[in-house]
Amino acid sequence: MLIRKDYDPIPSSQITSESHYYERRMLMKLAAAAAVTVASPLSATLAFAKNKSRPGLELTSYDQITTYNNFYEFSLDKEGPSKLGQKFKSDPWSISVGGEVQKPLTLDIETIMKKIPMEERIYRFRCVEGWSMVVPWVGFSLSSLLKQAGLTSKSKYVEFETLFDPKQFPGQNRNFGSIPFPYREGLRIDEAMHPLTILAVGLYGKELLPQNGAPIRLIVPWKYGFKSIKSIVKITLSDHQTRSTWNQIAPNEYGFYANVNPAVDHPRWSQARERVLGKFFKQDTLAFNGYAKEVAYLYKNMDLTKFY
Ligand SMILES: Nc1nc2c(c(=O)[nH]1)N[C@H]1C(S)=C(S)[C@@H](COP(=O)(O)O)O[C@H]1N2
Ligand SMILES: [Mo]
Repeated sequence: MLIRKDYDPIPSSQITSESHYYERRMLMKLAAAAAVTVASPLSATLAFAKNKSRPGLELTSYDQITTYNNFYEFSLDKEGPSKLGQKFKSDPWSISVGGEVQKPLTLDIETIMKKIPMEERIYRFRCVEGWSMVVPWVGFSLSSLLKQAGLTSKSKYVEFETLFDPKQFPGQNRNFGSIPFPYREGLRIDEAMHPLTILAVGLYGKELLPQNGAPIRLIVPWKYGFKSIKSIVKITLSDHQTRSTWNQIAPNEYGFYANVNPAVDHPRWSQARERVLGKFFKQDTLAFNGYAKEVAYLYKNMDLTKFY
């Protein structure tokens, strides 16, 4: 990737490697974001949400987050993605926003990193399989990107699509049972515009590694992990409910909403408790993964046993 002098924070003589450079750049962006945090009511809400969720949240180690993964395009087991992802090429990369929008756009990841201020968000993350972790993501609100494309009265749902490239994703080559690639996920527009919903480009102040969805992935902290689709190339706004890969595969097991809900069990296991990576004892799973105050209103009049 091109090292740009114009926004290089350190003398080039001190740049030892590309990854070092990116770490510095990411930290610079975070510092800049911190200065902006109190500027708008929206960011104030976010800062509040973040600070509130901070006490008691013990970060999962970088090592755990980057070696215990679900990424079926690489492998069906947890250790596979970190090994098979090492040569994954996420540069150049562009992401398109189209469908029911005022102004369809295609942005390359460089432009996004340069133009959009990045923030750190420490979120709980709960997989539908019953394990969880706490991750310091680096990213920005999905809403800021969608606003650039401009919503219309027909922008009611958002569909996300992962890169389809069987040369890079061995799992897309073989016939992995009945998983229809590319992986797709969807949100209702109010969920997509919610300030807690982010596109992440990093974690622990570093660029995302391939196994975590480089270079850009969705994070919806109150939903089961499968909604948080990785390595996104395409975002399509629609006037009707969009596709969701796991919902298509097994609709009775994985709902379109997939809000974390300890009161609604998966047909094959309980969702009441969770195993926190790196911890010995299980803990109770929280409604909306602990974000009920922020998001429960989105589902006020819905039967959550029906819309699971
Ligand atoms: N494209 C794609 N996105 C995906 C998946 C996948 O297999 N393919 N797995 C999902 C599941 S089930 C989980 S729990 C999270 C895991 O994210 P992590 O490996 O960064 O912890 O990614 C989600 N996003
Ligand atoms: Mo998951």
